[in-house]
Amino acid sequence: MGSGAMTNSIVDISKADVIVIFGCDPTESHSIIGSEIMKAKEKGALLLVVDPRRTRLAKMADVHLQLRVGTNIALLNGLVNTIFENGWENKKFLEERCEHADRVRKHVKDYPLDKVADITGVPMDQLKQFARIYSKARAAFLAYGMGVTQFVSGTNNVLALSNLVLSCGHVGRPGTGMNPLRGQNNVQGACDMGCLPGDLPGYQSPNDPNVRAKFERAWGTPVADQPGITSMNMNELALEGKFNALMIFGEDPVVTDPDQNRVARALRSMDCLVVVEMVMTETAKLADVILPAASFAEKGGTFTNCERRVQRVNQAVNPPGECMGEWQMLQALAKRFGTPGFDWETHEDVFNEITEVTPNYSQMSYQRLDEANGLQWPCTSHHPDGNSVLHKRSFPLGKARLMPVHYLPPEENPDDDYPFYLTTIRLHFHYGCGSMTRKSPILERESPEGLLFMNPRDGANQGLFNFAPVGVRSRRGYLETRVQFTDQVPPGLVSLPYHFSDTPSNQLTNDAQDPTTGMPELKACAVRVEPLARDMRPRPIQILRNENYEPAVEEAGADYVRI
Ligand SMILES: Nc1nc2c(c(=O)[nH]1)N[C@H]1C(S)=C(S)[C@@H](COP(=O)(O)OP(=O)(O)OC[C@H]3O[C@@H](n4cnc5c(=O)[nH]c(N)nc54)[C@H](O)[C@@H]3O)O[C@H]1N2
Ligand SMILES: Nc1nc2c(c(=O)[nH]1)N[C@H]1C(S)=C(S)[C@@H](COP(=O)(O)OP(=O)(O)OC[C@H]3O[C@@H](n4cnc5c(=O)[nH]c(N)nc54)[C@H](O)[C@@H]3O)O[C@H]1N2
Ligand SMILES: [Mo]
Repeated sequence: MGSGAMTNSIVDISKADVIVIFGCDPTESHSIIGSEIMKAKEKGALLLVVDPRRTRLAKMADVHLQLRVGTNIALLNGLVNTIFENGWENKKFLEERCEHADRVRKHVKDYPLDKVADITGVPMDQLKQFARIYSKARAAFLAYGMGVTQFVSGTNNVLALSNLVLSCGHVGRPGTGMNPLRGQNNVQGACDMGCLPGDLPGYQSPNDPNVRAKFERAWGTPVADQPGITSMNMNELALEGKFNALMIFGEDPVVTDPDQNRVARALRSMDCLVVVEMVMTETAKLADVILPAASFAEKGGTFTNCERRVQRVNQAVNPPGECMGEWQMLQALAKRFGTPGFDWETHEDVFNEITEVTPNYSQMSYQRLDEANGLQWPCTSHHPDGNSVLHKRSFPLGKARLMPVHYLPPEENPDDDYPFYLTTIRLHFHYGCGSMTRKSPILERESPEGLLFMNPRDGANQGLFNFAPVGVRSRRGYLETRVQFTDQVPPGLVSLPYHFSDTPSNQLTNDAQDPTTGMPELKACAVRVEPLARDMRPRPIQILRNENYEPAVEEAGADYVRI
């Protein structure tokens, strides 16, 4: 479709008669959106969920396709094939607004329902029911998340999903579209501002000399005409001795990137590591220099949320000590490098520069953002008040393209040595690497440790009891925790949250990557579960590694949180 953002707005959930939740768990991860979905369902919308786990929404769903981990493309191609075979496709939309529908129609003939049922483990009648309900919807709101993108086939998963959406013409109307639920509060804004290796702000290409000239004028410095490298590639090159210095703004890759032992080796091998943080993290512990960042409440600026809405962040308190905003650090650094640009006096000056160089933000200003309670991009001279729905009459590339894609299983699959699939998930009560939320005794009370979720049937086969101590091992690492039995995961699949630096699921994960985006395969790897002595306490990773260990919450809090 030519753009990476939600096509719709959050209010659109209430306008849909069919809601599809594909590989995301909004009642845990996007609770406002999750509650909107529950409200819409109560008012009569049909809810379709595609997830290998029985999530809270899956339990409420009209149809839950509980596919095997990593089989999205087989499932989607099967659905598209069923839609074409039954003549349920939107012929007018395909003809007027899309290209290559015929190519895909032919391609998906390789995915008859019996074969798809075999690969995915989903019964044929459920697949057909899903295809019928989705294609006949009046307004279909489809949301997707990390269960689609965090695979070596992530890009192709998204293309397969777009084929489904386009074949039914379910995009470009209120309540109807394809919506990646973006993760962090400002990840949409970070991408919009060119925090992607191949893009300048506004998704403008560094290969275009006009674009480069524009940024060279704004910044007073030459702009690289080559794309940068992804974080996974940085690790690779660092281990080869070809990448020597890194400045990290607010990330904790030792906890949040896959195969943490390798990540730590890569960071240690660099000559210079600078970490800009608010709190001590596992990554900051490896840094040569730590610069103190002001938190969101201590600086001004804007966040762009997942519905493309740019909103003001208003400073509430003064930053402590020498903490400052990242723009001030970048500016100070640029000045020391002798760059003539970057001469903003306030964060509003930064925003004004953004509006000059980023076409989608061109009609925004602090004043207009305040008056409108935020504006949704594209906010251009054609649409000075922003856009709540994308692609109404045309796509950024003119027509949308259907693209044939083949199913490929995950890079690592269970075998005799490592018989379980591990998938990593989020919990409502913790956030990302946990460096912020794990300081809160109340949140720790709700979810104090990184438990391994396992189906009771597998538990019985392994001779385990509920909350038994276990070791979990993959080809890359080992951790200890307790097992919790739950029917949320089917037999053969175990899951671990990734928020716990003492039970770090990224000890185990595989850093195989999607070749297009560099996204690692965080949603599937193979592990073995080893029972520990009944009365043994699982050891935090720091103890296993013989490092000093400080519990996340201080002792007083810990008494209060331990069960
Ligand atoms: N409380 C809380 N909220 C958060 C975050 C947090 O850390 N804590 N993090 C934020 C961030 S950065 C992000 S990116 C978002 C992510 O939000 P989500 O995408 O909802 O997050 P996940 O729990 O990683 O994964 C989503 C689902 O994918 C499913 N899944 C696994 N494999 C497959 C598969 O092969 N096919 C399909 N269809 N599904 C599969 C999993 O079972 C899981 O239910 O959440 C954001 N919100
Ligand atoms: N196994 C597994 N691993 C995963 C995932 C998964 O599903 N499974 N999900 C992946 C995804 S989608 C994401 S987005 C990543 C997230 O991974 P990270 O970005 O590494 O983790 P976060 O906890 O979101 O944020 C990191 C740090 O930002 C700091 N911070 C907060 N506000 C500010 C600020 O204003 N300025 C500065 N300088 N720092 C600040 C916090 O103190 C925190 O330590 O994890 C990825 N890792
Ligand atoms: Mo994310």
